[in-house]
Amino acid sequence: LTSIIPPQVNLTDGCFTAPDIQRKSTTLGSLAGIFADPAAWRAMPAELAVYQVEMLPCEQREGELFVGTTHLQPGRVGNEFFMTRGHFHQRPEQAEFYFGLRGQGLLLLQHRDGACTLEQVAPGSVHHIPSFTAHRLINTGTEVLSALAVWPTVAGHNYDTLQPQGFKLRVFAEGNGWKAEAQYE
Ligand code: M6P
Ligand code: ZN
Repeated sequence: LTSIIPPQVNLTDGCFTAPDIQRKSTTLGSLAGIFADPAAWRAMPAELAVYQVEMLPCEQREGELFVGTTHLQPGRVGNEFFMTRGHFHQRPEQAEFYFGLRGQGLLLLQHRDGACTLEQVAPGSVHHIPSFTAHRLINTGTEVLSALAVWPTVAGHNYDTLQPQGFKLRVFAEGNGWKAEAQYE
């Protein structure tokens, strides 16, 4: 009997070593309408990479799981911290886990009833994203925020449900920390 070398993930930064790893970069220019201050967004370089996702390929059938890491750069648009687009799942009942590995930030959860919660993301933090809950990572720190994610391959992404108003809560820099502001009722 022989043994195989599985893919490796560095748990201090979330970087994978695997021959077939898939990577996707999200630029500031592709995040139109996401940040609160459109003038500040327009004044910044469109080609700037805000976050990168790396994930292992997997067959997208019922019961299977994806694993991947989101690396979110530190930065702001105006006073608002860099963040991921955020999404509900296409199959909204499908849940997900996030694990903080590097950096400091927040996981914004928007529940089915519209209520929002913020969870502190830091190395070692474990985040259960329940069914019917939109989720977004926010980098409130000065280094890259990396979080490992595990989610059902059938979950899919639904970015439309949050439009046109977006998440109810935004997080802005205040002094050396942050403040959250409700955007609408
Ligand atoms: C995590 C997972 C992915 C997601 C990615 C980026 O890695 O939740 O499914 O695509 O974050 O988030 P978004 O799709 O909101 O840009
Ligand atoms: Zn998700």
